[in-house]
Amino acid sequence: MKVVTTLGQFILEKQADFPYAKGELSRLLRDIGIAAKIVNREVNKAGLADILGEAGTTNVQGEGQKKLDVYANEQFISALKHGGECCIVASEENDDYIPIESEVSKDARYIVAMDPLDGSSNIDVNVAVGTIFSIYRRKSAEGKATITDVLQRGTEQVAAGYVIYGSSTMLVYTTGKGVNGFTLDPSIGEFCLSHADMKLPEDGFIYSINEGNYVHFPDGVKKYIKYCQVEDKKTGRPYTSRYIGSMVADVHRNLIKGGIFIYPVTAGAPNGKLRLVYECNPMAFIVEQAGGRASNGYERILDLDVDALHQRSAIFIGSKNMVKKAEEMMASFSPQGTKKTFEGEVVLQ
Ligand code: P6P
Repeated sequence: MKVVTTLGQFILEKQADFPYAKGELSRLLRDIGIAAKIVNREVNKAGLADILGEAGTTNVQGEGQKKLDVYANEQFISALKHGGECCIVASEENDDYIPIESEVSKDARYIVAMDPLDGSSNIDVNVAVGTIFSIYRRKSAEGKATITDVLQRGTEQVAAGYVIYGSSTMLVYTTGKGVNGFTLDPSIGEFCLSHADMKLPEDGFIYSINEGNYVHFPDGVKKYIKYCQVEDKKTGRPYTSRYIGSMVADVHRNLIKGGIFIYPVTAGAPNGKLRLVYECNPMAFIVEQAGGRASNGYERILDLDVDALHQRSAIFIGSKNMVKKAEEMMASFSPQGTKKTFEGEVVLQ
């Protein structure tokens, strides 16, 4: 009979992988797992409950907040508040970070940065959405944790993960010792180990980018797209194009099948659209741990300086050799420091 390993059991078995006090990670991931189950319940019946559509508010990005965005944000913040391990929550949905100052959290050492419901524009059309989270330990020794504890480089993450609410609901995470995936079994309400030691193929045959922005892409991206589309049996080209429009879903597909996801700078997003702290860094940590690669086209995502909570970045992430090829095109056709103009590309000195 197949033995079922739940998320809780797995974390305890792997406790030695997490070099900090016993049980801290277990409780953090337990709290995240609980909130994920609650959000999953609402996402799964979104079509039925009066929870679809606009909440009538906007987030710091100026984006209309969907009711489920707000609901998910509240659930994760509440779970982390009551779990006692988290001293700050930073969320895409909140302008500033949220200090957790409850009695149960007085000795809390962890910062959680999250996108509570990524891809929310897809909620109303029943396409997979996700939660992305990144976990740091506070650097400050005493007193209240501050924004400095939040704005740490991606290399400082102690754990990262995502939940994908799709045809099944999965939680995928890493603590720096590989990547493991757990599928929610609704019949027992537990995340069960289903994808042990996930490895991303070094070569892939799927490219994922919103080609609607083609005219405004850097020339290096345009060249890479054309490279993907050329007929060349030896290298398995033309590749297949797949774009879901939910970063979690596009990255998850590539994690399993191989492939590259690119969100470059565009005219509408001169610094990229995706956020470094709670989208690019956690996904980069996970993908690197699974043998992949993640950069902004020039530099490793995890090495980028973090200057602001909602800072954006271009991202090229996925199969190592595909990302390397795209970086070669960027170096040749859009050398670093190139500013995109409507007439062409001007390389700044
Ligand atoms: P576009 C969803 O809104 C999101 O933040 C990511 O999940 C997704 O990859 C990206 O934006 C899609 O952006 O401009 O292609 O619609």
